[in-house]
Amino acid sequence: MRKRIPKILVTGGAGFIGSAFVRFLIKQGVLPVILDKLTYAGDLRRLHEVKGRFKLYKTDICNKRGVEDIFAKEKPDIIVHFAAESHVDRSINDATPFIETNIQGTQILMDAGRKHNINRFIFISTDEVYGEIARGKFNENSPVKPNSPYAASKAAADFLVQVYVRTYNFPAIIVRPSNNYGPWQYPEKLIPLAILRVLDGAKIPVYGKGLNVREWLYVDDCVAGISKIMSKGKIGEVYNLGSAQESKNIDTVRLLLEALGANGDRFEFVKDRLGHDIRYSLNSKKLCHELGWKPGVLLAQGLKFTVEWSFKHQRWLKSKLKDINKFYNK
Ligand code: NAD
Ligand code: TDX
Repeated sequence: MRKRIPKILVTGGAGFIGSAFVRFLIKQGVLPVILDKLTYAGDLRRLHEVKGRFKLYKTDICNKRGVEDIFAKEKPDIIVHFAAESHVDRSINDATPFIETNIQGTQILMDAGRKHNINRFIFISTDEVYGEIARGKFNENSPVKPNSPYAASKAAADFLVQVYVRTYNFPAIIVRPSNNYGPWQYPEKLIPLAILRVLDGAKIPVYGKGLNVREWLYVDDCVAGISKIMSKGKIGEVYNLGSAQESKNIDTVRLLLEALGANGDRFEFVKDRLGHDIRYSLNSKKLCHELGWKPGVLLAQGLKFTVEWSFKHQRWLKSKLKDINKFYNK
């Protein structure tokens, strides 16, 4: 008898990382189902090249009835849960949608998953649940100690997933990726925002003195890691997913200006973010050793790809300018 291909439901599949995951699945011959509310951060143009090869439900994951109806109709085997409010600065302005989508939405999805006996629930958490670390690296057993409303909402969901595994034997796996970048990222996050500002003739705003460190993971490497975890990861486990490509923000901005062919002084130091985490750093040996994943893209190389892509997709980036300027009060 031929093995049935599992049906994969991707929440947040019209977002930055979710859409990269959907394109990846489709290239492997899988036709996924997407559940996405299409908030300001969702955009179907990210899926243009795979149009017609996925099924889309425009639904809020907080709509319990809507989610249950989709599960009853589609009978998914695997849920890969990306949908979230994802921007730290927005969470500092207003935590409400973060609490609703990131915590309650995750609960509703897991309850629907329990009711319909799904095989696997992959929860995309974040490195930010650990909080900041001045020296050394976080491993999967490091304490969870979030510092922003965004990170607290992701940590609450991350705990809830762990509790469902223990209480109900729920078949979940947690992934904690570091900062992603690459094509189609919404230009509210540092790298695409910096590119958009330069394309628009403005200066890049660098918070504080630009000394905060992030671990930059090219989105295709992230997607490959999630795919490994989805197929080979152990139920109930947590996997860090980082690139070891650490860089101070000011150095990242300088590398980016070089890749853009712009003057090295096209940035300005601005007021720091409230509660700004100084450094994130992940030990991702568990994923590398146990599941055989490794990142392939170095930061300087990934920034070059991203800049090349941005030159070709200026219209898309610039279509977000009004929203970005409204948010950052420009
Ligand atoms: P994104 O903001 O680009 O996309 C989020 C997607 O979720 C959008 O398509 C949006 O429409 C959808 N969505 C939001 N609220 C929803 C709701 N209530 N119901 C249904 N859909 C909803 O986010 P991203 O950067 O692609 O991040 C994806 C996931 O990865 C998130 O869970 C985020 O916390 C996590 N993560 C992101 C990064 C990063 O650097 N971007 C790093 C680590 C972890
Ligand atoms: O204009 C800016 N200037 C600046 O200096 C912006 C938007 C950011 N920054 C700094 C803040 C951070 O130190 O750059 C660094 C990166 O900022 P973001 O791109 O906003 O990402 P970060 O806050 O690190 O969070 C990201 O990584 C973890 C994602 O947004 C989260 O979704 C993910 O979970």
